[in-house]
Amino acid sequence: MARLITIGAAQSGPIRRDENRATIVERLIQQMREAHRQGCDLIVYTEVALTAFFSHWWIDNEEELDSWFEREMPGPETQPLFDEAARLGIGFHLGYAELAFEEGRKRHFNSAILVGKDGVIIGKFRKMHLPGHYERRPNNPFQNLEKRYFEFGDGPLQTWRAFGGVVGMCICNDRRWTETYRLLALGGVELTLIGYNTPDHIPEYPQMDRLSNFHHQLCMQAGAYQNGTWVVAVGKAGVEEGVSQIGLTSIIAPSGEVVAQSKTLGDELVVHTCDLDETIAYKQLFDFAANRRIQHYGPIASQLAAISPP
Ligand code: CDV
Repeated sequence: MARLITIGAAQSGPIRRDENRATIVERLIQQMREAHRQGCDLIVYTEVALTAFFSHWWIDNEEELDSWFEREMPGPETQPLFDEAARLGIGFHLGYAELAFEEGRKRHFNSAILVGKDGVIIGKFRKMHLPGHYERRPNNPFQNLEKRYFEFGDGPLQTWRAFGGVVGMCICNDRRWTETYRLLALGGVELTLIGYNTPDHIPEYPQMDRLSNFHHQLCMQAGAYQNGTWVVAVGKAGVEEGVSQIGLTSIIAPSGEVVAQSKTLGDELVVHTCDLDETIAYKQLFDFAANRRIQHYGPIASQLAAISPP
């Protein structure tokens, strides 16, 4: 018996700095309708999907900075997306900048939610690995101020039973870290959802520019194979406010093979039917409980021992 889920990976082309939320939500709804026409159960949007990726420029005015964040989810501007999902009976994953009032203070996170076919939020994840810098770098062609504008996500890297399987989320730079996939896999993940905004140039390490597509694929294909999970990774592509970002929105099988991929740097829906049962052979092959040598992994062994696969 196969456990099939048809997924639409909704790559986003550039978003202008002056584009308003209503226009962008309408754009996302158009992609959602197309995904529904193509039989998708779930549409996956990118990281910070509701605005341009504002950490690429300097903002020193608090009110202006806060205007890039969502204070509620759904809020008045995003409610139509939830309504359309419920009307069509399609789930979605959405990355957004989250402003929360917690612990008696204002907090900012780079977050993603998973929403069921009934339009109700199933789970939320806050990005853990924030790239970039705190200070302005005037000599760089663009900024990467995620460390300044967001707090580190407080975790955990968790999974949810949804869409007939076990689903986990991580966000952009999280995909480059081995721990991300392994912790999700220890939670039984079968489908890992990722949104990203990845420039094709790192000002501090230009020697890596030619490898940006390769590194993007390398970490996700390895993560999929080593942990027996489908990976769906969705980018914001093309030149946005002067910053050129990679495309390569990808659906990766638990074998590590890329089974579907975007061909453009604009809005593009990449559709694939994933059999969650394809994860089983890879989970059995590695069989974490039988084969991980955590007692020999050194000082962290006791903490690792406390985490056991389901
Ligand atoms: N949004 C990101 O996290 N981007 C990083 C870039 C800046 C290296 C990434 O890992 O793709």
